[in-house]
Amino acid sequence: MTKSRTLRIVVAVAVCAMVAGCSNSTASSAKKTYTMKDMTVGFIQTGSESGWRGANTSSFKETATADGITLKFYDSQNKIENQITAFNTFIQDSTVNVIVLAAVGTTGYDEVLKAAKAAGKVVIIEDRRIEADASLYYTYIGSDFNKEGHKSAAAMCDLLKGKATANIIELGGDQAASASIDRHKGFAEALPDCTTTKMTVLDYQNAPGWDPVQGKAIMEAFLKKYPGQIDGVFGHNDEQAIAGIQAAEAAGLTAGTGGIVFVGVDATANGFKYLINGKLGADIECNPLLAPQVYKAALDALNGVTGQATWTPSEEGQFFAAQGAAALQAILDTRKY
Ligand code: GYE
Repeated sequence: MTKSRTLRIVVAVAVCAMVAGCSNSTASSAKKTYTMKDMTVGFIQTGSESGWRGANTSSFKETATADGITLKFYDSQNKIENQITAFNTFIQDSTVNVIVLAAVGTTGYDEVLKAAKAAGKVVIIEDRRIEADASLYYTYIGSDFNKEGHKSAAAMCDLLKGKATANIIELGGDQAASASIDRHKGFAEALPDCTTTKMTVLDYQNAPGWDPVQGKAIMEAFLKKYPGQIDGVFGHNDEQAIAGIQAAEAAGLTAGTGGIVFVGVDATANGFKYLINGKLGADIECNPLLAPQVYKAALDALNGVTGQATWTPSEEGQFFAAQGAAALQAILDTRKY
């Protein structure tokens, strides 16, 4: 075999090797496109403190099943320390590529967020805002609680129309939760906007862990402390508002028209029940069905999508007893929670 023929064969083999090499490297370095089925999500939920929370949990479980996502669900029993433990567990878990946090509190997450980022985990904050640098998580998807506070004040103003002055009691959720902190702030900010009634918050107390039993006890104490002086009650969620109604009725007072007016937040099925019977005057919606948005954002993150909004506020409405039982029932029949 002549030298030149050998040389040609050697060159041909070399070229083939290079092409193969390139295709392999491009094949291997070709960026993986993730699908929902590639996602293993460690979901750190606050607990199971309310109807809203139950609907939020179902949204994540049902959507994960529908989309073929592997979901590792953790119930934090409304304790921040449990959330930190769960975070570290999911950071150590090599199968987990996405961590979703519904925060019990607003602070104390920086270290685990930094560790998750260093471990290459995608982190999405859902439901509750936290005090942490936005560079430590991909995005936050949740409600504008401050705006819900404003809407609650406007609803209270509407319900108390005809009274020159009115005394309000506020039954708060857990004091560490951004939902309660911001609703309280928004309510206080908007009260002076009421031009028909001068509203004064007589007193305000938080129910630890959003516990309605404690909410009822707080209302019972306020009824004793301010006999005959309470015109309106703002409950930071449906359970707190309903606890207030139950305490008032147990004290022989009327809840609703002609008695103490009540405003709640969430607009769960239980809230609607009290709108329909007229004891709850207004219910400000807070959307718990956040999973589809959260999983979509997580997939975007895995696929390297950048330029995402740091916060995506949820679309929400409000409902009034004045809409009438039939109309409210028709709306309720269309709702998932
Ligand atoms: O209003 C309440 C739940 O974070 C929006 O938490 C959520 C709140 C909701 O306990 O019912």
